[in-house]
Order: sequence, then structure tokens, then C-alpha cells
Amino acid sequence: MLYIKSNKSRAVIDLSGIWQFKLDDGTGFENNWMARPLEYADNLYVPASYNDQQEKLAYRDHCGWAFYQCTFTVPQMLVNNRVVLRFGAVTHEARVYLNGLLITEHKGGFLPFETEITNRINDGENLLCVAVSNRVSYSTLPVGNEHGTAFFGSESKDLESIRMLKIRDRNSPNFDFFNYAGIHRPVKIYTTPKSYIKDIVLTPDIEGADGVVKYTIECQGEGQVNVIILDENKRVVAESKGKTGCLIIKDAKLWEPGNAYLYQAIVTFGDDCYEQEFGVRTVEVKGTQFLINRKPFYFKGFGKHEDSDFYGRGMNQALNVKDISLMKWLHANSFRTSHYPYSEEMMNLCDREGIVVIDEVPAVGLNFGWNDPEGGYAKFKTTEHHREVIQDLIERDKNHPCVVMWSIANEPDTEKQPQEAYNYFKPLYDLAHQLDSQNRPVTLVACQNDYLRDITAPAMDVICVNRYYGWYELSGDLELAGEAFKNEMEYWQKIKKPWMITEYGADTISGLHSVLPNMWSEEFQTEFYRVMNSILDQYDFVVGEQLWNFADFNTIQGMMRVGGNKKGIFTRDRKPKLAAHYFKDRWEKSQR
Ligand code: BDP
Repeated sequence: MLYIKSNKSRAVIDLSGIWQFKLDDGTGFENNWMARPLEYADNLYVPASYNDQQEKLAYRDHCGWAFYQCTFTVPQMLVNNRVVLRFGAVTHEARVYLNGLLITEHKGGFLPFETEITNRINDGENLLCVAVSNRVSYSTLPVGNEHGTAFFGSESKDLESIRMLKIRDRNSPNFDFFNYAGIHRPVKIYTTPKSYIKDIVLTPDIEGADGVVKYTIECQGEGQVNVIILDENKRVVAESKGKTGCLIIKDAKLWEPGNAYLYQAIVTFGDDCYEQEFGVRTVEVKGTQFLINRKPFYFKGFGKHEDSDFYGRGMNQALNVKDISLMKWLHANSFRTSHYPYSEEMMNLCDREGIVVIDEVPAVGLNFGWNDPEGGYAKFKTTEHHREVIQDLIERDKNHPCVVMWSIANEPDTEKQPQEAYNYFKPLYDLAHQLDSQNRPVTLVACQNDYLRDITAPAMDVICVNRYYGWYELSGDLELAGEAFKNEMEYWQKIKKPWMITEYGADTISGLHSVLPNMWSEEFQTEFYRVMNSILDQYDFVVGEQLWNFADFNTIQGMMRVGGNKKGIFTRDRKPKLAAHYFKDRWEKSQR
């Protein structure tokens, strides 16, 4: 799916701004709220989560549908074009109504969707209504507890009335980040000519000093395809005709981590044209190495979240710019889009800034129910949707040079019923390979208690593991934690595959200090990393360290979370903790 751009053949209308918003009271659909202006609605900003925009418990704790509305008018000069309505992401499920009629529905909160509205728009003002559900269940990704109810009380008959009182519909996410919801990414209307370019697939390779770019252009309607490649000085460096072909860029400048170089493929088809940026770079796994442009690459970076004050999980471009700037300050080179695809705008920025990305689908929470007879993957009704999100992610991000690996899940249970887990994930691993014309490595981020039983993580191209020795296990005892970690590394060494740590960390209250490394203090977090890193440094098969987390982030309330998850090396408002200075020094001096 192409990103939205305005150019000489395409126009864009951005619907970002203040929309009308109202939580469903259970009668919204029945009373046709979609068809007329919402009564007693609030003014909320789009794109952003609705949860933190006003001081309302109901906004924080809502479970179910909510309604958004805005109006728009398409300028007369555009109406002879094909007109498309596109959503960057609506979390987690959307039903879209135009002038009272359902025009599209979408499941999944982190990927774009669009629908043509050419013949549906009125001459004058149009009423757009988006119903949004934040429910997570056994069939959504991320996964939530099916009933979304809380049970609290005793099974005893005497207490029946108390028990009943405590049961209510509520969100019960099976993941450690706040279940932010709403219209999270831009809503835009764009036009194309009636015959138009539908998709562009670029597959770069390197031969000697040259870049070799295979291409496929998908078009709708009649026309001739032309492709020219421009370098960063807007000089034509290659040209071709036809829907498929191969372009040679002589003495190509490579897209390198930390040193991005972007070419533009200018595709024309009849009256339509589209400029697709891309980089010339290769990615492969060889032996125990991860190679970018045939050179060993070592990941230094983070697991992150899209999470900030007021916006919640809504796109925040100033913060994206800030985060990349902080990464560069730290001499980091990469992050994983834990635990869902990030905005297209962030991916574009990473392309330009040379930040390397592990691109993850929203498959988090596939880790309970193993011991009940109906449990395991039979309990999750996610297989089809899991295929869809892998397909849609690759369709969206295939041309990004910053993406070097796909992650098909975070911390699924891969050990209690190892064969069942393998049977679930192996076809998804194969699917990702099959769909990606660049054939990037595919991984799954594991967190086994008993790694000896796991046959899924070792079947991936890179073994990615999350570890919390010293925090959740062997809490506070860094000496023993180091020994346990070392012991485990001896096991992984024998598997002879590239291996990286994709999460390790300790909750840390900014400003809490202690001379000795006591848990929750800034000194402990720093010491924790020193101990773990000293072990990582002993092994050549380790291809990266991505700590958890870049910054503190919001979670559900719970006794393990003090105002959210505090494992950031930055606070939520991006103030460094001691560990940030430690990593800056480590990565600056790193020879890997
Ligand atoms: C890991 C999860 C991550 C959590 C982290 C933690 O992948 O989402 O936030 O643990 O507990 O298990 O901090």
C-alpha cells in the first residue's frame, strides 16, 4: 500500500484537527448516531488517543465502542478524480460511515486502511463518522482476556451478591502497555487520476559497485509505465519502461546504518505519478552474523513504545524527531517496533536518518491458557488475523530501507507445548519470507522460562530473546543473575545462529539514588546493564543488544507499576537517567 503524497497528479486533504467525540452508551448503533451530528459530544483532537485528553474516568476506563465525527467538503476542482479516504491507524477496530452509510470496516489497530469514496461524496458538506472499539480478546492482536470482565470475590454462595457487584465489563489486556484507543494516526482524503498506480515493489541488490533494482508496478486502468531513478541531487541515474523490470544504478551510493542515502523512483502511468523513496542496501544472515551490505551489523538500541503525554499512542511527530535525535546522542543505531507497527511517518524518518528497524506485528499476549484442555493455540482464534497483519505490514513497509527484519510475535508461549507453538508459528515465518520480495530475515521474540524445550525460537533466522535476570528472577542479586545469564549463553552458543537480546532492563524511579545498587535506583539500573553487557561482550554470536525500554511508558494500573512501566533509560518526558549516560559512553566506544 502506497503512503499518501500530494504531487502534480495527486491532492491530499488532511482531516487532522478537532473532531466531535462521544462514548457509546450501548445505544449508539441502534439510535443511528452515525447519521446525524452527535449530541452532547466533546471536542477531541485527531490523531491521538481519546483516553488522556480530558479528565474523565470514563475516557480512561472505557470498554467498547466510541464515536468520532467530523465534516469535510471536497473542492469542486478535485471531483473528476478518484477520491480515496485513508486511515493511518484506528485502534483496535473501526466502522466508518459516510453520510450515514457504512463504507468500510477494519480490524486491527496499527495498520492503514482505505476505501474509495468517489461516488459517495456529496457536493457540499459530508458527515464522516468513525465508530471505534478498544476491545481486546482471544481473537484480536494484541490479545486480551475474552470476557473483558473482572471477577473479584469469593465463589461462596453467601457472597453471591458481592461477587455480582464486582463483575463488570472492562478492558483486560494481556500485555504491559496501556490499552490506548482512538484514531491514532492521520485521516486523509487523497485523489488520483481514474487510471492510477496502485503499488510499487522495489527489490534492491548490490553487484560490484552497482545497485541493481528489480521493480514491479501494479496499476489500475490503461496506460504506459515509465520509471526513472533520481539520486539525491535530482540527477537521473537510471530509466526503464514497463510494469516490471530491472534498473542498474552505476556506482550506487548505499543506504548504510547511520549514513542514509535515498534514491527516488519516479513512476508515471498515464496521468498518474508517484515518487517512491528507497535505498540500495542488502540484508542477510550468514553463519552467526547479521549482515547489512555484506558487513557484520551489531544492533545497539531499544524496545520502544508509541506513548506520550496527552497524545497517548497517537502519532507525535515532534516526539519521533526527538527520539531519533536522542538515539543519535547515545550512538544507538536501531530499535524494534515493540509491540506493534509504528506510524508510517516514523518509518519514513528512520529511512532518512539511517536508523535500523526490526518491524514487529501486534502479536503480543499469545502466552496463556496452555494448561487447560482447550488452551494453547486452540484457545486463540488469531491464526487468520495473524496472517493478515503480517501481510498488511509487509505490504506497507516493504520498500523501507530502514526495515531489516520482521518480528512475527513478542513473547508467545513457545515452551509448554513446543510442537503446537511451532505448528502455529512456522507457517507464519514461511509466509513472511514468501511475501517479502527482499526476503529479509524473520524472527520471533521469545521469553522462555525453559529455553531447552523451545523449538520455535531456534527455527527463526535470528534468535531474539528477552531476559530479566536480576529483575523478575533473582531480583536484586546481580551476581547470581550474571551467573544464570552466562549459563544460558553457553546453551545458545551451541545453536550456532545469530542471537540478540531484544529486552533486558530494570524499573527505575528517576531521582532515586543509592550508594549500593538497590532495586529501583538509578545506580541499580546502571549496574544491572554493566553486569549483563559484560556477558554479552564475551560472545561472538551475539549480534545485538536492545534494552528495555527507551523511555518510561504508561501501562494498566497494577501493583508492579508505579505510574506506568519505569524501565526507560529516559523518563516519559525524555530526561536521561544515569543508565542513559552509561550507554552513551559504552556505545560511543563500542567496536562492534
Ligand atoms: C516483557 C514484555 C514487555 C514488558 C516487559 C516488562 O515484552 O512488554 O513491558 O516485559 O515487564 O515481558 O517490563
